[in-house]
Amino acid sequence: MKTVFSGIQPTGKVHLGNLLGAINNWVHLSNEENKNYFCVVDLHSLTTHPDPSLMQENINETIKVLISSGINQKNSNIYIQSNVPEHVQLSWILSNFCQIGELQRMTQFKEKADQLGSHAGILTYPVLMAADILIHKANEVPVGDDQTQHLELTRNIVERFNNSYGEIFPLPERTTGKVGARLMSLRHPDNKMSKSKDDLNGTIYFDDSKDEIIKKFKSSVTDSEMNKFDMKPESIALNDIITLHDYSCRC
Ligand code: ATP
Ligand code: LTN
Repeated sequence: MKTVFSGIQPTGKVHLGNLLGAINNWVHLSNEENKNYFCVVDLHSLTTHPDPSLMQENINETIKVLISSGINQKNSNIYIQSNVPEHVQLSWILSNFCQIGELQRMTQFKEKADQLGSHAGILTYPVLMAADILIHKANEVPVGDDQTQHLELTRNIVERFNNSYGEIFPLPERTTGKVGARLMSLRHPDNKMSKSKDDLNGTIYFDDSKDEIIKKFKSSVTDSEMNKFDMKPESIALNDIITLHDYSCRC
């Protein structure tokens, strides 16, 4: 039996990118014979210095979305990261198997350090992520495209740890959905759709009404030359919309 682990940050309202890139796949995996752990990673969200008065509400909302998404709870544990202190304990142990230079090379570190200033939490975030996965000895990690580099780092940590101490951890594999592994903002097509960015019109939220969704798609920035094979952000956005339309017709 496979063990599956994945996480979502309680940083705001769940959006279509989260659903297509990650949660749809969680639902699918929860209906197979796996042992599943789906975690609201509140400790990770501390890296962006959240407002304490919003934290509990965001955690509750995220859990509600996960429960209502259709995850089969018979073989899935949905839980809050900070309730299990062993995540942080393992993170400390694993940090001794990771180079500072590797962490500095992470794309997300560079982006977030530019926005938030480079504090140690943003730098060591991927080690905590490795601990989340390895504490369960997970084999499979369903995530969006933006997590590829972090998963590669986890695999490097596993190889180094196992070389020193024997075959303790399995090498986790990243999996992603067929559609929407990196859904871009409808308004700023060079940025991915995101919970924590102030981009209301570029983001389709889980609880948007049908009318709001239609309005957002109609006003999205796309390539007027209709060249869906171009690599310009506007063309990628157009390609995203065509793919989503195609996908929704098949659902
Ligand atoms: P934040 O804006 O706070 O970074 P986020 O929207 O990027 O939040 P996360 O909680 O970091 O969401 O990620 C939860 C899961 O959703 C991850 O597996 C991530 O890869 C996936 N995901 C996030 N954004 C997108 C997107 N635009 N397209 C596809 N998958 C996404
Ligand atoms: N880093 C991820 C969230 C996350 C995660 C994890 C995903 C934290 N720990 C473990 C998969 C496995 C993000 O920012 N989306």
